[in-house]
Amino acid sequence: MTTDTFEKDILKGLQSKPKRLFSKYFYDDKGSALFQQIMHLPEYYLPGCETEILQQRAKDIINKLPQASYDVVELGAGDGSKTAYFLDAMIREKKKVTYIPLDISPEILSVNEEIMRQRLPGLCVKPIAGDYFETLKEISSREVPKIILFLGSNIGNFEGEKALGFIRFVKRFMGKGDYFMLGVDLKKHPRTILAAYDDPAGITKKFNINLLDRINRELNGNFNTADFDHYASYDPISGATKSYLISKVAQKVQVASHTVGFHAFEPIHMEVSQKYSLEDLDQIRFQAGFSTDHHFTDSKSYFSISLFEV
Ligand code: AVI
Repeated sequence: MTTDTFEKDILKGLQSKPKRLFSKYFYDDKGSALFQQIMHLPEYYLPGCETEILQQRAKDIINKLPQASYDVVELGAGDGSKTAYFLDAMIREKKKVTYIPLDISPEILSVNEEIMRQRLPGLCVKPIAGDYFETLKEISSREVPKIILFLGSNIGNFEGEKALGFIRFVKRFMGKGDYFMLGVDLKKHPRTILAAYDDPAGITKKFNINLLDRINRELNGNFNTADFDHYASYDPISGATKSYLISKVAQKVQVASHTVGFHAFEPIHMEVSQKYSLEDLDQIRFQAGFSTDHHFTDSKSYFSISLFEV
């Protein structure tokens, strides 16, 4: 991503009605560190539930996989520490596995390789750094059947139809007998969801505000972050969780030599974290053209790892 794209997206978003910024820009060094803190918050139940499934239900998942060898390709792999539980179970069940983590960051891929080396010595790891729109091309030509992993509820950050568009895009790189394994946060009591995105320690607020700080640093902005409050909402019908920053006062802000005016209490829409029901997932699986689905949930049924077969 160039500074030009960042600047264009930010200005376009701040000049839109309603104002909009994109959560993909949350993850500079400070934002990534804040996200790590969110992952450890007691209210942010997602990683704990997904880990429980990968630890407790791995064998049930593997029982659905008929072949003896698989390439396990992980999109946006990060450090792979949760995935290691699944890979470990694959090895125990005598599957021959090559793990191919894809991530934009070469640094995190080195951490990933080191974690795998320590926890699963002997596992064949072939990291590929880059945008997965590019890197997926590289893996599609390999002969071995594939399981493509997209964990961490990352699909939730695609808005509306874009989630289905992304799944259809990934499917273009898959062949008969390949599987898509999707980690999805499920619809549940609205208060449980809201608490996960509005923690009392205020880390999620800092995570959102950090994008204003980033704009100040990188685009010569002058946001006074104390003038903005964080507000999260959840719609139990659509399953959309939305985060906003609210301008507490009427004000003018400079960004990259442009002036952006705010009314008092005007929102900037920052992020969507979509929640799904199992029925919603069946529908998506069908619309994306996969033949079967299986859902593996945690003991509270908060989260699903869903397996779609091509
Ligand atoms: C990365 N993504 C799945 C997180 C989510 O739950 O939407 C990002 C996040 N935003 C606020 N808290 C966590």
